[in-house]
Amino acid sequence: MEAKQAAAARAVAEIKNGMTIALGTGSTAYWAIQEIGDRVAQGLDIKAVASSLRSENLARERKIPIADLSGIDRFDIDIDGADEVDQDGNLIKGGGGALLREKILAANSRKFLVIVDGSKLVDQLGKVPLPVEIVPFGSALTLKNLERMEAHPSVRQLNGKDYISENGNLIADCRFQTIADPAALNRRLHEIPGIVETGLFLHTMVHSVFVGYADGAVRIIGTSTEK
Ligand code: A5P
Repeated sequence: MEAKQAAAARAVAEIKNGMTIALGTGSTAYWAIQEIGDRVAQGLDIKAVASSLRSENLARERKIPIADLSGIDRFDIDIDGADEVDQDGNLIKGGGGALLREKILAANSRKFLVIVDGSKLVDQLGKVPLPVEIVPFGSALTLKNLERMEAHPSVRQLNGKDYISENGNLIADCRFQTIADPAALNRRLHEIPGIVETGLFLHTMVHSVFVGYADGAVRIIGTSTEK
């Protein structure tokens, strides 16, 4: 069992009959969806909403019942990966480009369970670029504002073209090097018109981080209480 799969399996063990589940995106969330699919095949009765078309398609393949988001008040559990986790449980997410939908789902979940392998743990966030979703209108101005705050943004590319998110937006990957105060940076970024959302997920929205290791062991780091 690989480390990501171990973390995913342990988090999925938290799911119980009757729950409404949010599904993350990425190579670790992939394992969670596979595990949930196995449990649904064994009779687990849940409904789910995915944070991306990729994850929704995988969930449908695995016969996980997909719910209409408009009918959901709150998710019982959201399971998703992360690109970096600092010592306080703050995250950088969005390497897969699904940060906006991921954050909407996480913010509306009683328990946001983060699944990572040990390589994602850092002392301070910022070694990986921070994805920031920006609207195409006026994006040159928004990028200039980001440059002024020394974000060193670059517009994400895919196959030689601007990457477009599932919400029709651009992603500016920002290189801050170190992020000493994630909450303050998140606030500053949100003050720039044109920025829709940032890949900074603060520890206050995280319930637990499940860290998987290659030998199948999983360390659980609790960060906040149930919402
Ligand atoms: C998707 O947009 C991301 O937030 C992912 O959850 C994150 O990039 C982690 O991905 P992996 O599990 O593939 O490392």
